[in-house]
Amino acid sequence: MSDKARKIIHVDMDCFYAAVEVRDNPTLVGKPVAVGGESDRRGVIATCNYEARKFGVRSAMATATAVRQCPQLILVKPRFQVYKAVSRQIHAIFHRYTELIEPLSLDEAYLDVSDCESYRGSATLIAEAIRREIFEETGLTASAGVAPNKFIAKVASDQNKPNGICVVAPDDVPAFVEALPLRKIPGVGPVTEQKLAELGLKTTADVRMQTPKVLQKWLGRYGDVLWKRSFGIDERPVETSRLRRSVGVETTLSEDIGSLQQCKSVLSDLLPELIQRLDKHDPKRRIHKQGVKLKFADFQQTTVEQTTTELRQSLFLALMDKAFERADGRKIRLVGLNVGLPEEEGEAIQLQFEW
Ligand code: DCP
Ligand code: MG
Repeated sequence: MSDKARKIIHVDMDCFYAAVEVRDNPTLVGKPVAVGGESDRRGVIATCNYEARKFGVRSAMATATAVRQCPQLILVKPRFQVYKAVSRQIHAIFHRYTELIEPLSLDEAYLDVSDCESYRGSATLIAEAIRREIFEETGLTASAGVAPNKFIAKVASDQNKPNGICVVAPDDVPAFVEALPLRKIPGVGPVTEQKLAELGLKTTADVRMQTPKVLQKWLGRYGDVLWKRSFGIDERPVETSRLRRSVGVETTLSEDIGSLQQCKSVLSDLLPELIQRLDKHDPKRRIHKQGVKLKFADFQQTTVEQTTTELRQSLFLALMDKAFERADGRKIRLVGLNVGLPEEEGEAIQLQFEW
């Protein structure tokens, strides 16, 4: 589906754990509050409210540092069961509008409302209704981004935080990315930002002037992603646990390769990343299929799969032999590995959350 046809909402609760704590203890209203471990036990801050952020307190900061920056900071222990219960409430609200929900964490999700008929299909009005219902039913505020794809929606939801909404219509995407600091693109952390700056890339316009191949040389596989994002492009679908039937990694090579040996060496490079992603999804590594994908220089592609319940490198290598035979003299421009996930719906839902 083209981006123009899609309507994606990214919903993100405002200073989530801290907001829940202030809601449940009104004496905290207006005061700087952080949720986290105690400073004498080398604890860290999970999050803090906006009053505390004025003092420079941040998520993942050592509690000791936070208290130094803001001596009047009120530290509260986390109550995960309460946060999970609120998360279920907001998901029940999402489900009134669409089944296409991709949870990212307890307080954050993508919704694909392209086919939603409420509010005559206006994604903006749907997002406003969701924020209103969340506030009425939980007493907490959420921010939302509305856009033609996940990347823009996510960045947009941050734009008018807290308790804000930002709508980026398809025609506004070019101007939105034009003004976007690279640091705001998911995946560009301080290290990548520094690296890009050293290469003379400071804005999305600078990135757009490069070729994906050059960016790949500098940044590896992320180079391709960054290039797309700099144009406002993100083709990833909203993946519900129902739809998430596989986990895969692939790489477009900076130069086409021609030997089976080279393909196998790329396979070995990709495997740790696949395992890492699978472990994130399901530490028990339950799978029902392994597959290898090759894309040839003429852009035709082939996939070879085999059912299995145990992830094995030797099987990937055997599948690669078969896939490579189909090259028939053509060079290879992309190598991918994937695993099919078992179909137990209930388990799949649990895996998405760290509940
Ligand atoms: N969290 C955590 N450790 C981190 C980051 C976050 O434990 N390093 C927890 C606490 C947050 C929750 O996850 O409340 C949601 O994370 P967000 O990044 O969405 O941050 P907040 O919701 O707290 O704040 P914001 O208003 O910026 O979204
Ligand atoms: Mg949040």
